[in-house]
Amino acid sequence: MTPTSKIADLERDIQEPRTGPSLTTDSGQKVSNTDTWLKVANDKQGGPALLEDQHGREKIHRFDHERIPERVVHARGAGAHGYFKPFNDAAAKYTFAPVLTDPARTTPVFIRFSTVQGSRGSADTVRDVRGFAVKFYTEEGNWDIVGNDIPVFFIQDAIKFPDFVHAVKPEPHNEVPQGQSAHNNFWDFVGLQPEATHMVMWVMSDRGIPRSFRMMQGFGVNTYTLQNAKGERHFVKFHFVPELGVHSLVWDEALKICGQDPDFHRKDLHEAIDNGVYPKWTMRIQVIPEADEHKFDFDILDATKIWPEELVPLIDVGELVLNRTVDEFFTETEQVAFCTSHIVPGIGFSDDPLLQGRNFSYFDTQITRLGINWEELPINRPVCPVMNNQRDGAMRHRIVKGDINYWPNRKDFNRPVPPQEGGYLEYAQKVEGIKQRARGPKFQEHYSQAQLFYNSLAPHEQTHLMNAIGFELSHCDDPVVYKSYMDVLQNVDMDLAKSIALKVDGKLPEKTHRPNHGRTSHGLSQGDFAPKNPTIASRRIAILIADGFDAAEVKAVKTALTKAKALCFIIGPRRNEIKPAQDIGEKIIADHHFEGQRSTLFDAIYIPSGAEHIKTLSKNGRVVHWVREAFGHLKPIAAVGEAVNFLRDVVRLPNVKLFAPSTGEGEVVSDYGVVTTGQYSAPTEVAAAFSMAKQDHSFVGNFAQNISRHRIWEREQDGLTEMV
Ligand code: HDE
Repeated sequence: MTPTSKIADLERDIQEPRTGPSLTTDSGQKVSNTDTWLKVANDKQGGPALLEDQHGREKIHRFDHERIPERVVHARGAGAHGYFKPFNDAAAKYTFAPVLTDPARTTPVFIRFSTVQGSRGSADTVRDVRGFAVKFYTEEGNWDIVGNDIPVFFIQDAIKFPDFVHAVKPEPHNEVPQGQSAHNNFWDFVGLQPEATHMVMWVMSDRGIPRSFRMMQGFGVNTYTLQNAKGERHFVKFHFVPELGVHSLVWDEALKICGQDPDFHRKDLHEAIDNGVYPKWTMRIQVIPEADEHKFDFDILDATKIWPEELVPLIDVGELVLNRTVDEFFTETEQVAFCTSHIVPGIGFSDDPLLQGRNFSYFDTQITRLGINWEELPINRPVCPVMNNQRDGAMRHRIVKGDINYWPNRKDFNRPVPPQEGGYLEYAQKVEGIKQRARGPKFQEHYSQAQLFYNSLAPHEQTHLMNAIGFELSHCDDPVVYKSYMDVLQNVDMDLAKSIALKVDGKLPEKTHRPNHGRTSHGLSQGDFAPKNPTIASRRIAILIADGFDAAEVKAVKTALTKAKALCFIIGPRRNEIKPAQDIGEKIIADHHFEGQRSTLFDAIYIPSGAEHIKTLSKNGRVVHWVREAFGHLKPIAAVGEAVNFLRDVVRLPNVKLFAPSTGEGEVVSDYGVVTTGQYSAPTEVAAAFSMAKQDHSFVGNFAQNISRHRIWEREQDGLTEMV
């Protein structure tokens, strides 16, 4: 097996496009005309169409049946290929699964990211949970971690899933709303279902609006088990931590991108891979020995609870990398089918009641979506041999030779494999109890970890969470709904409850139902995942220019940023050549014009010097809006020379210190993520490039440091954004 074994396997079915005569019917007959239906016509007029036209009918039949049922949840998604490689054999203490323990192995993977609520055509940047489903094509069979970007779930028991999904999906009477949870039924349900409180806090936090699939954590959520060579069992949770850090959009931006570029996340995934900035995650595990199962004040099989890392440390296991986009969306991303029940020897289930239900649901749903032989589809078939006595059914296409399709048989075909030779052996778990519909006693506590999460957020994250709940509840027009949610919030935090009450109802709650315990935990705030080495790789930087800009400066800045793997885009008045103030011997052609793209689609803005070009930009309201909007969305902005005056006099950034002639020529002023200077000395700057590793006070270095911070939260905290 190699990292590309799955790609080689898919190549068996990949058809290369061909130029020249190649059009045939599905049965292989060459087609001479595909533009006109066979008719009885004469040289004056067309006549009746004939049923006889096999090619015409086939073309329409095939078209009529192109759609398959979309996923009932997670309908909208994007996928990519890659690999997983263990760092070492650290996990061997807990499991004998080579996929996790053998550093010589590289296992091919396919990942599908998704939103949950919306249908296939909904927008990418809605507030929602994101799916993070990983298929490992191991030598021992396919192993699927069907995870999310949030470590807990709304419900504890699978039997509640249809209720939950009905409540969050568009309402039955009018099929509203699309791609959002801001409606009566969702808040009605979660208000009456206190076990959802912890998860609601996560979705209403910045986690609900990620900047990129590549900047999200992934979690297996459910509790699985690992078995080691000694036959010992541990409970386990799976985590994936992104190399680029965990980052989100801001809400206003997310809303606008829904209209400006609904495919923002799927394009972002392709763009990064195409530019060689391969998305990477570290897989980490948390393990609890079987004997310690009951030592915690929460039930470790309850999917509405995390295992705080102070109690159960994280162990680094390996690296997950995506390095190839799909060739065809439907056959790969749409037909890929995950099952929580797909595990390999060394990995097992637990009695987590959500997981037990999921194990039934996924297999069942694939039969509806794809038919009983769905595991034979190219994207789903394992790279290891598959041989059994399961046969026939619609769309079966593997042809199995021979006269035997049962066990036992006289020829010893398809013999079960003993565990010592790699056959799967269920762990011999002792079980006792009374058959009843019940949940364990610790499943009854719902607020402690909701408080833990809220307390662990940075102040700006708490503000965003308050705003998000305020936004959603104000979309609920039934007072019973938003009033009942106030009750839930009084169990989490009084300040939170009061801030929401002021927004949605005006009636302040008088007393808390449950004092906030005040505890915090590491790893819940997004700020806890700052990359080890600051980076601007794959960050989208807009360079705003008009005729008369300083081309030498733009070239130097762009070269330096591109060297650090940022993606620079020239935005000008037209998608054509923009004339510089002085000729540098090469043409600069705008990638987009000002109306063609919006500031929301970029991480930072740079405006170069040039008297003429600034005159033009100053007269263009769209450009002024670009810069104000980027400032309001907390993005770094860099400007040189005349562009600094533009920021001061035309854009009028509030209370930000900018370069002034009195500052001293060549000095760089950096305030609230706005980096300005009088003149940019290109040659030395580019020759030395800039350093991401240490504080670099050069113009580009300073700009890059700010970009690597993702957003400038202080602007918001100090009230600067309220003025733009
Ligand atoms: Fe899913 N879920 N789910 N879910 N889920 C589906 O399977 C289900 C849950 C998740 O990219 C469906 O193939 C039940 C938790 C992802 O193809 C369906 C329960 C988590 C995806 C289904 C849950 C998830 C799905 C719909 C409660 C995070 C998309 C289409 C017991 C750990 C996979 C499909 C992809 C998809 C059932 C809860 C993640 C109907 C019954 C918890 C990422 O089978």
